[in-house]
Formats: sequence, C-alpha cells, structure tokens
Amino acid sequence: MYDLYVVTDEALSHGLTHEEIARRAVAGGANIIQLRDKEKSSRELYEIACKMKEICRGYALFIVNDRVDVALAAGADGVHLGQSDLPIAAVRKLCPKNFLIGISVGSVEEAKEAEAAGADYVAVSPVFSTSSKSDAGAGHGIAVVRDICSSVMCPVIGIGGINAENTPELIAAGLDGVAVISAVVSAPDVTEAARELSLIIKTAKENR
Ligand code: TZP
Ligand code: MG
Repeated sequence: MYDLYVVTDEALSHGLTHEEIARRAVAGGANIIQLRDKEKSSRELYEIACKMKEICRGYALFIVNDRVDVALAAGADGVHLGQSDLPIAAVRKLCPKNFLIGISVGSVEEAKEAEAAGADYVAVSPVFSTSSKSDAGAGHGIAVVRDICSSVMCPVIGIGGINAENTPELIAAGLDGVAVISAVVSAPDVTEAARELSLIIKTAKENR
C-alpha cells in the first residue's frame, strides 16, 4: 500500500508548484503524496492542500506534514508528525475515524512507542544523510531499518537519501515503502522518475 511516497518541496524542484509535483508524481504511480512546506501561511497551505487532495483522489493518499489543522481543514487522508509535534494520542482525539497518523522515528524504542500510541505507519528518518533537510542529522543506516522492521507490526517506510540505486536493499531489509524528495521531485522528468522508482519497489517486493 505504501510503496512510493513522494514528499513535495518546491525549492528542490525545477520550478514546479506543489500541485504540479503531485500531479506528475501520481501520473508516474506514486501512491502517497505529502505536502511539505515550512514557509507558507496557513491560508496558502490550506488552498494548496485542497487542490492536492483533488489531484490525489482515487490514485494516492494525501498527507500533510506537521499541520494537523491544515490536514483536517482540507480533508486530507492524514498527517505526518515529528517527534516534537503533538503526541499521537492527542492528535487522534481531534481526527475522524480512518485518519492516518504517521510519525518519524530514529530507533526501535521510538518505533515501538509510536506503534503503541496508535501510529498508522512509522518512517525511519533519515535512513541516509541528505542535503534535502538541513536538520535531518546523520543517517541511521540499513541495520536500524532492519531492526525497526522486525520490531513493529505497523507499516514502516524510510526517508532520507533514498534513490533508485539503494531502494532494492531497503525493500529487502523489510521496508513497506520508500519516501523521497529529490529522487523524484528534482528529477528532470518527475513522472518518469516516479514510474521508474515504483517499478523498482514492486520488483524488489516480488523478489523478497
Ligand atoms: N525527513 C527526513 S529526511 C528528509 C525529510 C523530509 C528529506 C528527504 O529528502 P531526500 O531528497 O529524499 O533525501
Ligand atoms: Mg515535521
């Protein structure tokens, strides 16, 4: 279900808007799209989120990063939280049934805690070091990915420095999906990059 998770970032794209990145990534087979923007006003984010929800409808889940309020107001499928955001249990109380709550984790302990709190998925973050997020820190590496995948029942995705080359070993290590910015968003052809990475994920899943 999670397979290819594309996080939108206008600054890392070749001049595309969040909506256009989403449209092109969905056309290439991305099955989750996350709106991630730390600069825009609440109103701007809300308007973008409403459009992205329509672009994703029927093709991909639509998640908003950080902003539970924007996610709920725009009718998104879920929200992605960090370790310093509101606790999962508190967010759950605000949200409708079936609303997805994902959270970034960096250790087996954090992953187990997130699962116990009711996370719908956890994201190992960052798997590898990356320049796409200034405060991402050092990569946790594939051994931590493997440990987390074997410690929780909920879906586990990875984010940070993931590309077409390293995806097969990450899927073999147990990931349910990979989340990327630059491998798709910064590609000269977003749709083609999403198509290629989706195929690599599917093939790696068939081979494990
Ligand atoms: N969270 C952890 S690493 C990261 C985010 C948003 C950036 C991922 O970008 P890239 O280009 O796929 O490494
Ligand atoms: Mg965050």
